[in-house]
Amino acid sequence: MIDGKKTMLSGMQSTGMITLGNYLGALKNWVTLSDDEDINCFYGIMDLHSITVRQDPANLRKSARNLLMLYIAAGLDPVKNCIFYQSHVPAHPELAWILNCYTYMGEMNRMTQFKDKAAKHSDNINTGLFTYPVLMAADILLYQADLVPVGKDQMQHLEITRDIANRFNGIYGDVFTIPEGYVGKSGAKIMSLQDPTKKMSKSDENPNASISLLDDKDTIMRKFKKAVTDSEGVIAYRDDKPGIKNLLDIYCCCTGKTVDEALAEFNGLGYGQLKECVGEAVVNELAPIQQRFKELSEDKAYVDGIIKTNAEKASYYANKTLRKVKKKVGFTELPR
Ligand code: ATP
Ligand code: LTN
Repeated sequence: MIDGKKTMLSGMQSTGMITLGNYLGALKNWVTLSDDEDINCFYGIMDLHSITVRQDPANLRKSARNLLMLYIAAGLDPVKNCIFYQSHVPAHPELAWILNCYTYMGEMNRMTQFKDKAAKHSDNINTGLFTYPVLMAADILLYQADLVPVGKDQMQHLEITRDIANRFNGIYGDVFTIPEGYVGKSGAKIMSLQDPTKKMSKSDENPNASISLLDDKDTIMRKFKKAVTDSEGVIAYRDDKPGIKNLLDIYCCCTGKTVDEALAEFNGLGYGQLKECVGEAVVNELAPIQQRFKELSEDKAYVDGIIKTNAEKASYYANKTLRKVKKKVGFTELPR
């Protein structure tokens, strides 16, 4: 709680260009939630998390700025919401260190994202990757967040955050708010266009597997045309037809229609026509975001101003919690 209002916090790693999956599963829900006047919202550009996988410095800098501009272009008001870079608030790694000492190896060992990423980057299984969820816990707990909207894949990290917070509170009293995860009703898991049994991911090596938020119209239409479906030829929303189900999910998220409405609309049509309609729905959804992104890219001073103001705002709240934690743990305050 901040000033009697509920607090919401979320974020994404600034690694490459975000996808339609990130947008429909996370960002679009954030925009809806941030319209609520009774919630204070914090959105992080989680660049410290990004370096758990090796990054090219220039690309990391560019990805982080693009991500910030996409948050705003998608509809997050940077005055009403605090949009900040994680690396601009040193309280994050500081609290993460402290929480590391209240987290068990066995807990981290169970994390499926760690197992997946370790398998994918077997040449660089670093300890940052291993303790990634502890830094995420610090992100959330520093702002005393009540609500954390994420895609389904992040729920395990949220559970561990709650466990760490409860453990800490159990020892030291009510220091942290226990956060609730929130998975949006739609778009919780958008699948790869090339393998609809896998989630759409920005780090997928096959460019046809995902739609980038800045893909142009022709690219989007081409990728949907190539989307993997099945050989049945009937448009139905079923688990044994993951490709078609995914296309319908994407269509419904972009148009606001229900699955039944979509099925009625596509009744009797072929897969080719379905793909074209889904492609068009995505193009229409992304066009205003891309336009706003272009305008922001041309206004360096405005974007710089937002980065600075919001870093100060985030630091103010984060430091308040960190001071309390340090006191509870028993660190000595710097004499005045
Ligand atoms: P990477 O491929 O680099 O691991 P990612 O594309 O999985 O990245 P993250 O940065 O891990 O994306 O996630 C950002 C947010 O987007 C999270 O809230 C996550 O749950 C959500 N998200 C990611 N992929 C999808 C998806 N395919 N469908 C729905 N939500 C998603
Ligand atoms: N691990 C998250 C990104 C993330 C995050 C957070 C999400 C880092 N810190 C705090 C919510 C709250 C992911 O989406 N991969």
